[in-house]
Amino acid sequence: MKTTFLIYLAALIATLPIVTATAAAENILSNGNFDLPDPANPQKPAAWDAMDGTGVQWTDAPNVAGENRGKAIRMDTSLSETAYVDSCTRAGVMQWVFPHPKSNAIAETYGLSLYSAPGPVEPGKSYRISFDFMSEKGTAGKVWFRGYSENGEKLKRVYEGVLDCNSKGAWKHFTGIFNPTKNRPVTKFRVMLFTYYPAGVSWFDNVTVEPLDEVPPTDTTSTPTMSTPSAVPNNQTIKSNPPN
Ligand SMILES: [Ca+2]
Repeated sequence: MKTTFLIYLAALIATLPIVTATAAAENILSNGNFDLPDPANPQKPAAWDAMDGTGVQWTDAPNVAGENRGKAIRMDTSLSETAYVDSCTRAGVMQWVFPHPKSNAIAETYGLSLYSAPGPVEPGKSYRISFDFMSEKGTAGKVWFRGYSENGEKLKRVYEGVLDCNSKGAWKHFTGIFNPTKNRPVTKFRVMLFTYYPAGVSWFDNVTVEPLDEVPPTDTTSTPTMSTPSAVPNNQTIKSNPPN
């Protein structure tokens, strides 16, 4: 009886599904820690857009709690619209130059942004976005995961998910999962870092994008439509979008 039970038990175990450990997800976002310079333009980080250098800066991360983070992205939304447009014009970063800038802080209108270079999106995969954010005085930020379809060499934005972030005086880690190909023909992504209100200095570091085989039933924190973000204070409109 005992032997029969053991044989039965062994047979039962043999039929159980083999549970394999999920391989560690691979980060597909280049230079999300901002530590590598662009070989073609050492004034900016590799695999990220050029920046004006005053409102949006690539510089040494602040030394908080004794850690060494290397370089990070610093954004100062206390800069006036006019100062920011002047700075972008001097740096030749023309996609952020807008008409009729005013003297008020850019925190109150456009905010400040920085795009990653495009990366690949595969059908049916989910994407986990992670990043570190620190605001010195409580300035809020957002990180967009934007999806594009390709028409020749042109990218058309057809999807976006967004993560809100905030902190005051300390680095905080944020994570979200998005399903860009669920309803749309997305083949490329770009990450957009953004800070706005209230006016002040914020930092981004350690941005990663990891494809996941397991697709959660829905996006965890995304707005898969093209609607305006709802968290803009005082009915202000975020006018942060360049052509793509
Ligand atoms: Ca870094």
